[in-house]
Amino acid sequence: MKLAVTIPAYNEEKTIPNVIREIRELKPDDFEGKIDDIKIIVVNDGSKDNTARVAKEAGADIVVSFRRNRGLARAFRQGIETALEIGADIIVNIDADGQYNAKEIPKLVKPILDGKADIVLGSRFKGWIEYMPMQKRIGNKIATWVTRIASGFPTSDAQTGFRAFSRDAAMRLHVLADYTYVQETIIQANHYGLKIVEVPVQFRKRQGDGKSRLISNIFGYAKRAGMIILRSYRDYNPLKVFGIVGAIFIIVGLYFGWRVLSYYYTTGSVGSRLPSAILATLLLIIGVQTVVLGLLADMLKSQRMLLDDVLYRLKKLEYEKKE
Ligand SMILES: Nc1nc2c(ncn2[C@@H]2O[C@H](COP(=O)(O)OP(=O)(O)OP(=O)(O)O)[C@@H](O)[C@H]2O)c(=O)[nH]1
Ligand SMILES: [Mg+2]
Repeated sequence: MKLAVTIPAYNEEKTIPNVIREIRELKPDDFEGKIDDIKIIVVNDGSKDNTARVAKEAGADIVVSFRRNRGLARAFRQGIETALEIGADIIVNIDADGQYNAKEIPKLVKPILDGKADIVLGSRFKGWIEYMPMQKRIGNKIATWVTRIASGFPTSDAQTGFRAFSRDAAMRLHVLADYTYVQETIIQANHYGLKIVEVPVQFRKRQGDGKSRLISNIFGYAKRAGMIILRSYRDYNPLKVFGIVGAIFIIVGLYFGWRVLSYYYTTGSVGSRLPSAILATLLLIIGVQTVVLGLLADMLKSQRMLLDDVLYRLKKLEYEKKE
């Protein structure tokens, strides 16, 4: 079996050689002899430093370089595609900053080798965290909680960058975002009935200059990740989302409408309740429109499901040929 390790990297020349070296130290015995080939794929996302060169020198098998910075999710998707192209049976994603310990890759891969999982998440919160600033800890907890609700999967660490995917799971996921892939993949995976398992992992302090490449501002991250989560949730549950919003408008509209009507029945005129009458009409129209929008969106969801299935089958055909 072939294992591909994908490393998305943006300006990580100081830390990536060590990550690659740690992966190179893994032996087939570490995988109970079930893995005989390990390929390292680095996706250099338009780095301004020498990430590509040092990665190659350190022993990366493939370095894919984007000419300009296109975002972590795009780089992740590229890593998966390249791994599928070279015929990987299992794909592990690890960050380039050395925070995850590559020695734990066998542990991450085991549930897939044993046929017990399609996707394995390395959970830092179930494992050991050397250093995580308080605001990131809180941010992680909140984003994890939101992802739990949106995906229906009780993850303990939705933001982990240390993950393993079976070949089939990798073909099932179609990441749409460009900024981050972490929450969207969990939402999609659970939606498609893929089996997700979590294993505890170590999380070390960031090496090199210590500065996050992805998160310059925690609020900016929350906004962008929040939008991605909301969007995936809406795409998979349009009736629920639009239905709830529409229902709120309708209920408030009915309340004002009822007040106007009861006034009208007792006094015989709408009189001073005219503004309420207009408001009620508006709210009811908006509410009904929103529900209708939900019905339309639900039809789009059916299309999306079909497209997803077509894409999955297409990927299967496309990548099978090259094996
Ligand atoms: N392709 C790509 N990768 C990125 C980008 N930003 C960050 N990365 C990589 O994504 C991984 C995670 O980014 P980090 O900056 O470590 O984010 P983090 O681990 O959530 O934050 P820290 O705890 O501060 O390290 C690293 O391997 C980065 O090199 C980007 O714009 N494009
Ligand atoms: Mg990091």
